[in-house]
Amino acid sequence: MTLYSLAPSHPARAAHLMLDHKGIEHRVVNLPAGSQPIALRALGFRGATVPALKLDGRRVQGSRQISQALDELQPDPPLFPADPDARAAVKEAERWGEGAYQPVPRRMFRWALSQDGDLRRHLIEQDRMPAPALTAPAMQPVAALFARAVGADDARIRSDLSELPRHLDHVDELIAAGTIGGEELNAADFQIATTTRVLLNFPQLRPVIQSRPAGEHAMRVAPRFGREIPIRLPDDSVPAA
Ligand SMILES: N[C@@H](CCC(=O)N[C@@H](CS)C(=O)NCC(=O)O)C(=O)O
Repeated sequence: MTLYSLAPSHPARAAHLMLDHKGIEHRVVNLPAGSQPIALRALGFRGATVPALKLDGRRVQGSRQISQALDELQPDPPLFPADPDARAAVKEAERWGEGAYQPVPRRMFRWALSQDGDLRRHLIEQDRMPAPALTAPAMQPVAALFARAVGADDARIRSDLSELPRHLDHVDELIAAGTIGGEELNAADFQIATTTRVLLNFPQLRPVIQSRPAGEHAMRVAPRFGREIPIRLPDDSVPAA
């Protein structure tokens, strides 16, 4: 089984953690950033995004499609509870996690990459790519395209930041209700925790998140994911800790 990923991708990390949770042997192939639309097409996938999983000759793409396919393939340990009410709650939390919460750090990261040459240079140096002084400015138009593709403009980033406390409240509520954060982790745990975990990697947001139940949940479910990503968000829109 092969999971195609991008190193900083949180939904791909969620898929990886779900495979680990089930104890399913797999390898992870990190595609070079920016190459994924072409690489995935060449590998026979229809869509342009990771996570993308080859399993038993089948191709499954999308973190929610993957959680479902893994539960069908190997029911134990389950990613969705058997009890119908609990199952519906986990499904709904997973849907919210993917649709509303997951895009938030993606927009922030792509917006920052398109704006900030120092950030591009820092990431290029970290990845030991050649000639950072030349590559960082040369990457700006591509970074701007990727930002535009997800609607990551100034206004959207400011509204994402103003909505962040409400999103975190919702994660805390899901934990309090026992939908996520229970003894047995489920698909919504992996979906939601990996998003919170990326937000924790943004230095200005860490103090806002780390001491909340949502922050502790992310560190429990995805303790090792990535490293600090020094994006600079508009200070006047960052919520108070
Ligand atoms: N919501 C989907 C989408 C995943 C997604 O957008 N993945 C990003 C990386 S985090 C990606 O592959 N983007 C490539 C692109 O936009 O070209 C999922 O959960 O699988």
